Amino acid sequence: MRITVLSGGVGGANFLKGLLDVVGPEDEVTVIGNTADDIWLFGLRVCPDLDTVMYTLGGGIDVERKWGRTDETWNAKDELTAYGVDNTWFGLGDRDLATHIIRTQLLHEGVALAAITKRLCERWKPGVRLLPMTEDEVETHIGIDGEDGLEVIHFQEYWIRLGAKVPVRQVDFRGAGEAAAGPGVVEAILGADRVILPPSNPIVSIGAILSVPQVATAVRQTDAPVVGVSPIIGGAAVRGMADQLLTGLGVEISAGGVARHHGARKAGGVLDGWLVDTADAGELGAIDDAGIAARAVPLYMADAATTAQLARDTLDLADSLATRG
Ligand code: FO1
Repeated sequence: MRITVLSGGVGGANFLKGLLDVVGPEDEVTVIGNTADDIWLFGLRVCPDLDTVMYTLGGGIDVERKWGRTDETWNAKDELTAYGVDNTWFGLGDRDLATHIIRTQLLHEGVALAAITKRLCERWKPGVRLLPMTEDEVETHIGIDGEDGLEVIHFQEYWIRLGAKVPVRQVDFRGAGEAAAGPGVVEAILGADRVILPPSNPIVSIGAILSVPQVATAVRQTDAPVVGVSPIIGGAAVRGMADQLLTGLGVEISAGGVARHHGARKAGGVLDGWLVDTADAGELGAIDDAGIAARAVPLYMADAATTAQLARDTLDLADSLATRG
């Protein structure tokens, strides 16, 4: 079974751990990683969502922070602060820096990000094929209320320095319109037996990946069933910080609201199926009415067992929607 997963950071990476627990040796999992979180810092290219998937599945992630490396130290960051540079709000750990240094060096040598990611994964062995959504630079930029009108800042500044606490007036994926799908991405979607949208942020993770035109087209065209998992449980975003992003874009903060935001594939959207938490079972009818097959199962990924069960439930729903194989 070829399973392709469009993944952002923390939520997607945790889901993937459960998926790898339930798939068999004959299954292959390909992850289309979001690269619109990426940022140039001190001349280094940082790819947070690719690294979060790679570290989480490879055993290098810091489990408390849910990003960056475990057993991390911050000497370089402290030295940069001592020099009075301003963007030390972004936590670059000493171990994590090695990843960005190698990535940047290879980018300068003309190596494609997909090949660089493959090279980095040779160390971490995540157990999935991790493909950047594009080779082109796409960056999520957030419009907030500045002193004199709209101020546009990089997603990471909004997410980290502002703690996602200020209202969002607009989100744009700068460069997405001109971006081409990365190597292997369209084939991984069209050739999949199952396509999964895990509980990543629907706007800045899933939305960013779908902002690459060829990716969205491939998801709409694939013969595989496309099944998503609600990132909203009981009317609240699980990670909490997604709320401002959703309200800012007029997306109702509910399991059904996010499903309708993605839309039914039969109505020009991207979803065939959608999992909601048992707390949101009351929304099943409305989601079905929107043309999306919905089921209510426990969504909270509390531990390995519940996450594996969620992965099973996701594949079961996909199986029920498969027109072939
Ligand atoms: N998230 C934070 O909240 N604070 C940080 O200082 C921070 C640094 C960081 C460094 C490398 C990396 O790969 C991720 C990092 N993140 C940090 C997470 C990052 O903001 C991700 O983009 C989000 O988790 C959303 O995917």
